[in-house]
Amino acid sequence: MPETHSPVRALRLGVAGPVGTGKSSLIATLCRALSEDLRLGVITNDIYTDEDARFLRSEGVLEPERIRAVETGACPHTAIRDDVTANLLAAEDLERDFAPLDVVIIESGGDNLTATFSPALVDAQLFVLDVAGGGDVARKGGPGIARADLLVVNKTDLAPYVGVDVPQMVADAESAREGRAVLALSRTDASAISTLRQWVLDILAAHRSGTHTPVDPGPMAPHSHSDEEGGWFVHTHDEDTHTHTHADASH
Ligand SMILES: Nc1nc2c(ncn2[C@@H]2O[C@H](COP(=O)(O)OP(=O)(O)OP(=O)(O)O)[C@@H](O)[C@H]2O)c(=O)[nH]1
Ligand SMILES: [Mg+2]
Repeated sequence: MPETHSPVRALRLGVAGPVGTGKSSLIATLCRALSEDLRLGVITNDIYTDEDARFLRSEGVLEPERIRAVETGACPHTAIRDDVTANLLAAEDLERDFAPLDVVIIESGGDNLTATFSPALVDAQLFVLDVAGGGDVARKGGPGIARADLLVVNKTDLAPYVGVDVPQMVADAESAREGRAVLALSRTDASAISTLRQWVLDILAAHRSGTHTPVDPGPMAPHSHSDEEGGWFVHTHDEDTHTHTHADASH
């Protein structure tokens, strides 16, 4: 049967990182930089709302129908790591409804420092820190910081106000990543935006030619959540099975 669209499915690109580091803004910036050249779709993950999807639609960067929200419930990293079904279905729906798409960008729910995407969901992933989180955070490591395909140090325009030395933070990040790519970015830095755009184009080309291998940055560290009764529980993610468990630790 003749191919009616690209033989390789869209590149699925994850954008993870702690709450408020600028993931949605970065996606809006990427859509502006790429939408003339590439056919794009976006999926957002929010715990209880579709606020990020509404923000991106209001920015007017893509047709509103190309931006879909997944509501993840209480544990946002689970939907990008342990049970990716809702996100996979959303990606497949977008890819079918707007075939052929070149790139589907998936924003994780804002979460703690260690949430990463499963390679079963995304082909490549960015991890976004910002200078407002402090210059030390890059040095502290964690799977996303150490092994995401690209680490973004965002909001560099704020560095003078929060006393962060951007070149030092980038150097610390580079040593935590053993040379993997680090990009200092702000939404007003045209040269950094153009580097980010080229990075996506390069990954897309590698994805299409079969030379890009999705990498699992590794599971998140055990962490605790508060529960509805005001207690808390320890939460771990199993490296081999990608299952997760909740152990009651309330007092
Ligand atoms: N100064 C500055 N502010 C930025 C930049 N990028 C984003 N912001 C601001 O940072 C705040 C958070 O940005 P978002 O893009 O919503 O961050 P997010 O990571 O998607 O947030 P969650 O989805 O809630 O985790 C907003 O007030 C943005 O306007 C930047 O490059 N410079
Ligand atoms: Mg967001």
